Amino acid sequence: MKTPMQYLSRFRRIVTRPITLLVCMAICACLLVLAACEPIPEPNQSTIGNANRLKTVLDRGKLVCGVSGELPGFSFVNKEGKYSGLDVDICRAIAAALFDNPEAVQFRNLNAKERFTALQSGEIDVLSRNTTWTIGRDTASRLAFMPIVFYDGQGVMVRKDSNIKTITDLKDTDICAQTGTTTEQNLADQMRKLSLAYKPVVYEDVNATFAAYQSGRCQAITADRSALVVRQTRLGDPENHVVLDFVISKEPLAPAVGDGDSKWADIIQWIVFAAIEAEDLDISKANLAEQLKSENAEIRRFLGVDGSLGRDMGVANDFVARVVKHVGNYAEIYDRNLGKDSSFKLPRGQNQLWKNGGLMYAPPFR
Ligand SMILES: N[C@@H](CCC(=O)N[C@@H](CS)C(=O)NCC(=O)O)C(=O)O
Repeated sequence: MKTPMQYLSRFRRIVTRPITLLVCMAICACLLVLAACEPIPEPNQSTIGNANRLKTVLDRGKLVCGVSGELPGFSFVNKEGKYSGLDVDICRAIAAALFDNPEAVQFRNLNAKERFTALQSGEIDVLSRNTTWTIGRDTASRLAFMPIVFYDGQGVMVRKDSNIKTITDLKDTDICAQTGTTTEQNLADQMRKLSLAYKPVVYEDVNATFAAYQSGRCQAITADRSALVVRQTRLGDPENHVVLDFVISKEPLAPAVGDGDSKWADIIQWIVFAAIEAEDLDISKANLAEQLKSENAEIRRFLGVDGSLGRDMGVANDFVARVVKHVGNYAEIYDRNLGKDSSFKLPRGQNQLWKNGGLMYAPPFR
């Protein structure tokens, strides 16, 4: 009969034998290889539904575009049912490029919570709805984000007579926000980081959120700063409210399409870039006819006079010219909806072109 000490020393001898060590290393290597070969998850329904979106859209004869419809300057539908805004114009630019008709769009109003399911289920072709590009939405939610159309940040609005000036003044207040947004999560992170207690008061509907703030249900409201600025104008007494100076997050707003259809994603991506590049090349609605006669090789290629940039992508070769003709370049889109030609007069700020100190930049059209 062996003692426990004898068993232990025999075990030690076995594991320190060179052959045993080699076998162990081989097993570990195999396990590592197997882990690396973990199967890629099957595409879900959304990916399958979006497999040939271009054909679906062309056969239908119009684009189905998901917007908010409740956010002046971005997407707003008036009493006559007419849509306007920067997000709306992105949809119109896509319709212009595909159909030479900016009106070939059917808009679908979606609140923050509904928007991603509408895209994943294939109910809409593109989502153009003040949506922040995040890694979770891009990967776990299986969307494909397009170029950023508005660089935003999250802010806070309060009554001017509230004595709230900084983020720390928000301690022990009730703060209104909309559910299904990055807003709700950023606020929680920020307040936790600063160890500030507060009570979130959340609503699914944007009108309910702002109505609650207006009625005094909460002392502050938080949202994208652009949203606060435009919705402030719709409060009963806009002059009594102020959007505070601090920014608590990055909110790069971009259109999105369903994952898994790179051809469709390319088309939407380059239509957005076309509006930005048109501004960069000083091509506008007003001078398009002139620019189409240009001798400049870059401009001729960009507008589809020469070369095959559009055709190679599966759309009309003059898709860029169609966008500019019907919707204008990025500056024209911005100015009429949010900037100097709108009632909001939002400065371009980070939404200037790269060469003017901003972040708007299109890769080469060549
Ligand atoms: N950019 C943020 C916030 C977007 C958002 O939904 N903001 C609200 C607050 S103003 C909104 O636009 N609501 C309009 C609606 O529900 O129709 C996100 O993508 O989560």
